[in-house]
Amino acid sequence: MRTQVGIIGAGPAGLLLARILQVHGIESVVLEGRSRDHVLARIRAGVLEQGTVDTLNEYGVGERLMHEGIPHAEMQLRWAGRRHALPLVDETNRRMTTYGQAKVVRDLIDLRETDHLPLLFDAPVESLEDVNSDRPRIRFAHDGQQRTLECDFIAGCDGFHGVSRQYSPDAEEKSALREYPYGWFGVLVEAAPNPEIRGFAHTTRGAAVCSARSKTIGRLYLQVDPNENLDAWSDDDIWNELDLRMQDGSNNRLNRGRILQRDFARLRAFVCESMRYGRLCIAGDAAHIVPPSGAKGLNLAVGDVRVLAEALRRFLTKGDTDLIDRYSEICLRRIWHSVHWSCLLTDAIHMAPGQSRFDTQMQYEALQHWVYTEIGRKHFVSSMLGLPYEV
Ligand code: RFL
Repeated sequence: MRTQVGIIGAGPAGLLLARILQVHGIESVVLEGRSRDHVLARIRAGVLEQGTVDTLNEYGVGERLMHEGIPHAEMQLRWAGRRHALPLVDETNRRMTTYGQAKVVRDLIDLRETDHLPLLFDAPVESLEDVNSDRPRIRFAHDGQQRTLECDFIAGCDGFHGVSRQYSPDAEEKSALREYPYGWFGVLVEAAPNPEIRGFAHTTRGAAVCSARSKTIGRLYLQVDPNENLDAWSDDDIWNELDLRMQDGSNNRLNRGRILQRDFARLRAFVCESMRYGRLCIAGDAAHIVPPSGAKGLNLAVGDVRVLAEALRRFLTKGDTDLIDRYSEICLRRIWHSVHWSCLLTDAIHMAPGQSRFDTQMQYEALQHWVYTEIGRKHFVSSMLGLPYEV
C-alpha cells in the first residue's frame, strides 16, 4: 500500500486532517486500531469553540452541527452556595456551541465513507520505520495479516496512549507533565439539561460540572479522589451529590433520568514540545492533554490539524518546507495558552486534598475577579472562546 499521508488514528484530529487534505487534493489513508462501533460510541468532549465550528463548516462537515448544535451565551459559576453568571460572547458574536464529540466523529466518518476514501478500522499500528527518510513506512495489522503502508509523510493522531510520539527521539526530554490529585467521575444521563443549572460549582465537598450533550442528554461530573470506589455509588447517590454541590439557594434542581454511562478520568496536563521529527508530525492528544475543565482538548486538536494540513499542502504540492519546519512552534503558542487557562480554571474550582481555608479564599477571589471585574471578564471570555488561528 502507498499513499501521500498515512494518518494514524480516527479521532477528531486524524479524521479532520484527512478531510482537509482531501479538499486540497491530497491522498491519505486513515488507520484506526479500534472497531468502528467502538470509535462511534466513545463519549468525550462536547463544547466547541467558534473556530472549531467555523472550521467544520469551511470543510463541509457542518450540516448536522448547524441543526443540532446548541450555541450558548452564558457561563454559570457557583461558589459558596451562590450562583453567578457571566456572558460568554465577544464583541464579534463568537460563542461556544454544545455538540458531542461522538457526533463530530460520526459526521467525519460518514463523509469519508460516502466518498469511498480509505479508512481502515481494526487496523492497529505496531511500528513506524524510516521516519527520518523521504519514504517512511507504517507497519500495522489488518484482517489477521501484517501490512505496510508506504507514505510521503506520517501524521500521528493516535491520542495520548498512541505509538507515534515515541518515534521522535527527543519527545521525552521535551515533555512536561502535571498530574492532579483528583479526577472526574462522569455520567451521561437521559434527562433534559436544566438551563438554570449549568457550568461549574466550587464546593468544599469538591467540584461539580453540569453540561449538556443535546436537548435531552446531560453530561455531569463530580470531582472525586482517584482511589474512590465508584462501583459503590448508586444512581441516587450520584444525583444527591450533584444536587448538593450545585445548590445555590434557589429551588432549581437537575432533572433526573436514567444514567446511561459512567466513567472516570484522571485530570492531567501534558505537553510534548517535539511535535515533528523528519517525516512525522504528531497532532491532538498525541502531543498534549489538558484537564477537561477548559473544554480545550478537541478544540486544540482542530487548531493543530489546520496548521498541519496547510503545511503538508505546501510541502507536498510545492516542496515548500517553511511551514512544516515551524509546525511545532506555531501550534505550541496556542497549546500553552490553552493549557495555562485550563490549569487556572482547574485550580480555581477543585478542592485539593488537605486544602486550607486560606486556599479556598484565594479560589473565591479568582472566581470573583473573573465574574465581577471588567478585566477579569475579558480574560475569562477570551480564554474560553480561544485564540484566533495563525494558519
Ligand atoms: P483521540 O480522540 O484520543 O483519538 C485517537 C485515535 O487513535 C486511535 N489509536 C490508534 N490507531 C491505530 N493504531 C494505534 N496504535 C493507535 N493508538 C491509538 C485511538 O483508538 C483513537 O481512535 O485523539 P484526538 O483525535 O487527538 O482528539 C482529542 C480529543 O478526543 C480530546 O482532546 C477531547 O476528548 C478532550 N475533551 C474535551 N475537549 C474539548 O475540546 N471540549 C470538551 O468539552 C472536552 N471535554 C474531554 C472532555 C476529554 C475528557 N476525558 C476523556 C478526559 C471531557 C472529558 C471527560
